[in-house]
Amino acid sequence: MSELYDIRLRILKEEQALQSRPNQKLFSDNGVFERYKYPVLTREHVPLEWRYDLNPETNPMLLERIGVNAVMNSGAIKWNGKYLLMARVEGNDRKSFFAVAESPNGTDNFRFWDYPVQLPDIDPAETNVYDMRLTAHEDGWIYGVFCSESLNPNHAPGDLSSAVAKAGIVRTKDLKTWERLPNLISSHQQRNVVLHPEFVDGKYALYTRPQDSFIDAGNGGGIGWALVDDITRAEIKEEKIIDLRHYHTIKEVKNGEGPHPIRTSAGWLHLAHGVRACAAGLRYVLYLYMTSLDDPSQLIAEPGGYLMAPLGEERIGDVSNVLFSNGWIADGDGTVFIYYASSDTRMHVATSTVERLVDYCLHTPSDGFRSDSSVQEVCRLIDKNKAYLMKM
Ligand code: M1P
Repeated sequence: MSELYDIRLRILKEEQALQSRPNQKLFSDNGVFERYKYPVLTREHVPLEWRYDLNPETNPMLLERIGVNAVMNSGAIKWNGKYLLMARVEGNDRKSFFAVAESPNGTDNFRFWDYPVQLPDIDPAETNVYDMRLTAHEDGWIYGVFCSESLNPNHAPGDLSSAVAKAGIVRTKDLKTWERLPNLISSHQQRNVVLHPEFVDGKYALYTRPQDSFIDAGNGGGIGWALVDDITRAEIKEEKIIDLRHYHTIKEVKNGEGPHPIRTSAGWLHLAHGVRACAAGLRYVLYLYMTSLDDPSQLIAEPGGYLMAPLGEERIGDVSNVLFSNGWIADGDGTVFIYYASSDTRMHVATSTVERLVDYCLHTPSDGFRSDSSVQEVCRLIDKNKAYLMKM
């Protein structure tokens, strides 16, 4: 074994050991959720066995053989008492794949399982897969719904960036072996499709995001809702928009459902992303909304503005100014672990409680769509506080 090999292996192992450090909850001025000091999952968490030929005879300089660019947009589920992330691992070759990482406490010590997920390959045209939402459905299966991307067969000559987005569907009982179901049939391109955890009117229910092209939501209008008779041959026959986009809001350009909503006594609690354009490019933020328990397609609370926006180092990465979430876990004690990616580069966690998030939804003023409405809201709050303080 060469000295170089030994030194490099020691340093690489030390770097990996750093990921076992305990995370630290940070003070939150809004009180709604707390961020944590360290990202929970990064490219540095990817096991050395996946990236290096560790045999000194065939790799005496211990050079990386398969590079990983980013670990991001992860689905989440609590499984056998462990907190699991279904991570999107993006290689240096720009292809994404899925891999499960597990933590004992949800905030640190995430470790990848031995192998990445090997999805059944049903379509040779499928080029890239990403952003899986996990849903433990009341039918007894755990479903994964993800974006299946391929080159647009009708692309203009020479245009190799024109793509088609569809919703791929898999299911499992053990998170190890996966059954691939046919892709969702839709008259639109679809990304950010999410399976609701319960039957609605005896049918499977999907949150959708109809889009006119691979990038543009276009006439898509917002987050959609569709009922599906048979998940093994899922087809959208009717789709209605339940969470609309609006001019001059955080979701003016696009929005998309995050993970499946959490059932609370006050209604279904939803996490979504909203996109707006600015001189620096697109800005992705996270927001909450709530729908009725009787009819999960019926909005009952729409707090204005964002819950979380890129902050500090989160603002910088492969696709800067982006927060994206497709995974959260609500624990039995009411704690909510919000897993979010920053700038398409690394994964973070924030914690809150069902009580705080519902309170936020029910007491944050909705967007009045005009500066005048915003100033009126601030004045109402000042008046309320003045009246309260006078009485003290
Ligand atoms: O780059 C930001 C995000 O862009 C897409 O999200 P949306 O379809 O809402 O624009 C996705 O490709 C997502 O993976 C990515 O994080």
